[in-house]
Amino acid sequence: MDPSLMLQKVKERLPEKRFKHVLGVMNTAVALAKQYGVPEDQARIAAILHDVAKFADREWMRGIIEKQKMDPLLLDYHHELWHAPVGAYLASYEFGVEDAGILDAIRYHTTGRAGMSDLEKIIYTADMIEPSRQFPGVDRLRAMKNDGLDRLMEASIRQSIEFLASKNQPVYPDSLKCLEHFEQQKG
Ligand code: DGI
Ligand code: FE
Ligand code: FE
Ligand code: FE
Repeated sequence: MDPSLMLQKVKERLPEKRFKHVLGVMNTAVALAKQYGVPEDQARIAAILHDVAKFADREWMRGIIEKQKMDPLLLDYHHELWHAPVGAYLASYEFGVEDAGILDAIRYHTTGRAGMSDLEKIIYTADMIEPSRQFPGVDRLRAMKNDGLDRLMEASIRQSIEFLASKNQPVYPDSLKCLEHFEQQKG
């Protein structure tokens, strides 16, 4: 499917503010892809589709997670996490995306994971720093965009984990393993 048609279909599924976020992630992700030598087309498609399941019905998503044999641990954590793997499912089955790298970037855009690809890091971090995002600390992350994808990703996952911890929200194990991975890399 042509990216502009994907964008049009995504627009129909999302409220205006969320669609604006998607456009921001797309522009930010394409810029990071150019900067870090990742294929632009992959970044564009992953960004357009990353939140496609954000407003999907919760019980429908539960059913998809069960039927598609996704990690059942997801169901023990906050339902906000579900739109990422279910989004990868929709990207594949409804939008015909076959590129496993794009599907993984969508699948892990909320939690991160250990051993992320550059495309996964780009989608995760573009999601956090796109221009319409506002949270304390976002400008510090934006200022790190030229510091290398690993530093940007490490600071971003650390920010997310600290934010969840400050609200006493349980952190999904993939996120903790993601941060540990970067800390071990530095030795
Ligand atoms: O979909 P977006 O709002 O663009 O951003 P996202 O997919 O990165 O995150 C969606 C929400 O998921 C966000 O409000 C924080 C929450 N979240 C991310 N990781 C975890 C989490 N919630 C819990 N409880 N545990 C996590 O590990
Ligand atoms: Fe999301
Ligand atoms: Fe995110
Ligand atoms: Fe998002």
